[in-house]
Amino acid sequence: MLDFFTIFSKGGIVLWCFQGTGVTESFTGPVNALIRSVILQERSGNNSYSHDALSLKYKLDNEFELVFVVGFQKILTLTYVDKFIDDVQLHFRDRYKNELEQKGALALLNSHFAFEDDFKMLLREAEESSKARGPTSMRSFNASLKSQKTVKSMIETKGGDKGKEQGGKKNKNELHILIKSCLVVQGMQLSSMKGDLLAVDYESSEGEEEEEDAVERVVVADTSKKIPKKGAFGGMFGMLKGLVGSKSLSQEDMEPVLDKMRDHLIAKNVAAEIASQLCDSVAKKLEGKVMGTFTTVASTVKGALQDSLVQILQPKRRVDILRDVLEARSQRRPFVITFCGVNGVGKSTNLAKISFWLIENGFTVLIAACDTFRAGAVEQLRTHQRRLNSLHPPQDHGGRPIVQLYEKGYGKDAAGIAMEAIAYARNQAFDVVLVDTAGRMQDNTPLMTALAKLIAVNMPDLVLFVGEALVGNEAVDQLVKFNQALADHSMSDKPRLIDGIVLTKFDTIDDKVGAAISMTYITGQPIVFVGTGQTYNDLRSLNARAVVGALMKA
Ligand SMILES: Nc1nc2c(ncn2[C@@H]2O[C@H](COP(=O)(O)OP(=O)(O)O)[C@@H](O)[C@H]2O)c(=O)[nH]1
Ligand SMILES: [Mg+2]
Repeated sequence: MLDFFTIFSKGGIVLWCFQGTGVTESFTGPVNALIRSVILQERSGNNSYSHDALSLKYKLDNEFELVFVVGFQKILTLTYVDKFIDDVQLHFRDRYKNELEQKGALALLNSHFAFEDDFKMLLREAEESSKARGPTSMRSFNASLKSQKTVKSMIETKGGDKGKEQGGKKNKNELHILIKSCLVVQGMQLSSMKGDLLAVDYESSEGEEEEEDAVERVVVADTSKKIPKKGAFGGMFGMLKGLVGSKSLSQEDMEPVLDKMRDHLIAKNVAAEIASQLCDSVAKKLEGKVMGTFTTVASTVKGALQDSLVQILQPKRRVDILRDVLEARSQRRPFVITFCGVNGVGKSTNLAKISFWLIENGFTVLIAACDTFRAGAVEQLRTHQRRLNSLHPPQDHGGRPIVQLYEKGYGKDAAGIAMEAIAYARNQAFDVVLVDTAGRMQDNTPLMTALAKLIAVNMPDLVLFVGEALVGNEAVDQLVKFNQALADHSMSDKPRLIDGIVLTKFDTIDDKVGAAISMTYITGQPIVFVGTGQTYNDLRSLNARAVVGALMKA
C-alpha cells in the first residue's frame, strides 16, 4: 500500500529505503520537493505534505538527526501511517543505537542498516491492526512491538558489532592516509638546472580525487565531515544527489563553514588577519547566490575560497628572469637583483642557488657581498663562489671564471659596494649581479633606511624579498614594514618596492604552506623562487594549484 519509505540523515545520507512492490516511479522528486519546501524552510508543522498524487508524511528525529519519510497515494486513507512512522522510528533507533550514536557522516557510511525484515514486520502489523478495526482485541505482550524492542535493544546495545567497528576504524585510517599529502623532498644529487625551474612538487595519494568528490556530497549540517565516495551505500548516492533544494546563500548559512575555513587556513600558517580577510571576501562574493543544490553550501564556499587562493598565487605579472637577463645583455648592461629580508632566512644560500641556475643557463654572475655586517657573511659567499666555479671550471668558459665575488670586507657602506660591483660588472661584461645584503629586522630603522638607500641609489632590476615559509603572522609584519621603509626612504616619486618573493625552507613545513598566501596577498607580488633544501638543486618555481591543494587539504 505504501509507495515508499525512506530514512535519511539530516546530513543527507540515505540510510535505508523501501519501495513498494509495483511502484515504478522514482520518489526522489517528491522527497526533494518536501525537503525544499518544508524541511529546509523550517515549516515542518503538521508533518504532512502532498506532491501531485502522493501524500507524504515525515518525522524528524532531532536527537539522531534523522528524517523518516513515507509516501503513499493520496486517494488512500491510511489511518495507520502516523503511528507506523512512530513505530519505525522507535524501532530503527533502538536497533541501530550504537551506529547512530557514533556521530558523523563517516560512522553512518560505515554502518550497514539491514532493516528490510524489521520494516516488513512492522508494516504487516500496522496493516493488520488497521484492518482489524472496531473492537480491537488487545495484543498479547509477546506480539507487541514493545516486547521486541526491549529484547532487541538488550541484545544489540551491549558491545555492538565488533567486526563492524573494526571495519570503521580501518576506513578512518585509510581516509587519513588518503587525505594526507606530503612534500617530495628532492634528492641531494646535483642535476642540470637548464631552462625554467621545475614547479614545487607534491605527491598526493591516489584517492585524492575521490576525496575531493566526496566533499561535494557533504550537506549543510555536516560541513566538517568528509565521506569517501565508495561508501557502504554505493548506488544509493545516486538518489542522494536528488535530495536537494535550491536556496539563496545567506551570511548565516556560510558563517559556520567560513569559521571552519578560517581556522583551517590559520592552522596551515596563513596569517590570521589575511585568513579573515579572505573569508570575508568569499562571503561577500557568495552572499545571495542561489545554490543549485542543498548539498553544497560547504563545497560552494570551499570552491570559492579555492578559486580566490589560486587567484592570489597566480602571478599578475610574469617574471621571466632568463628572458630579462638576455634583454639586459643585449643592452650591454648587467641585470641586477637585490636580495633582502630578516636574519637567517636564507638570503645568501638561495642567492647561491640562483647563481647556479643562472650559470647552468649560460650566464656569468657577479656576486656583490653587501652583507658587511655579519661575521662570516663574505666567507660564506666566497665558499659558494669557489664551489660553483669548480662545478663550472673556467677552462670550460674560455678561461674566465663564470662566477666572481665582489667584496670589500666588513663595516663599509653596502650601497657603495653595490654601486662599485655594478660598475665592475658592466666593465667586465657580467650578465647578472646578485646583491647579497645584511639581514635586518623590520623594526630597525637605521638599517631599514640603509637598505632603502642601497635600492634607491642602485635601482636594481629586481628587488627580491626573501622570507621563510615557516612564518605565520610575522610574514605580514615583515613585508609591510619592508615595503613601508622602501617607500619612506626612497627619495623618489616612484619608490622601488619589493618586486618578488623568494620563499625559503619550503622543505621544512610539511603542508603548512600558508606563508605563500600571506606574502603574495600582502604584496601583490609573485613568488619567483621557492627554496626546498640546502643544495644548489633545491630551487623551484611555485605551482599555485599544488600549493592551494595542500592548503585546502584536511
Ligand atoms: N631546509 C632548508 N634550509 C635552508 C634553505 N635555505 C636556507 N637554508 C638554511 O638556512 C640557514 C640560513 O641561511 P643563510 O643563507 O645564511 O641566511 P641569511 O642570513 O638570510 O643569508 C642556513 O643554515 C641554510 O642552509 C631551504 O630552502 N631549506
Ligand atoms: Mg647571509
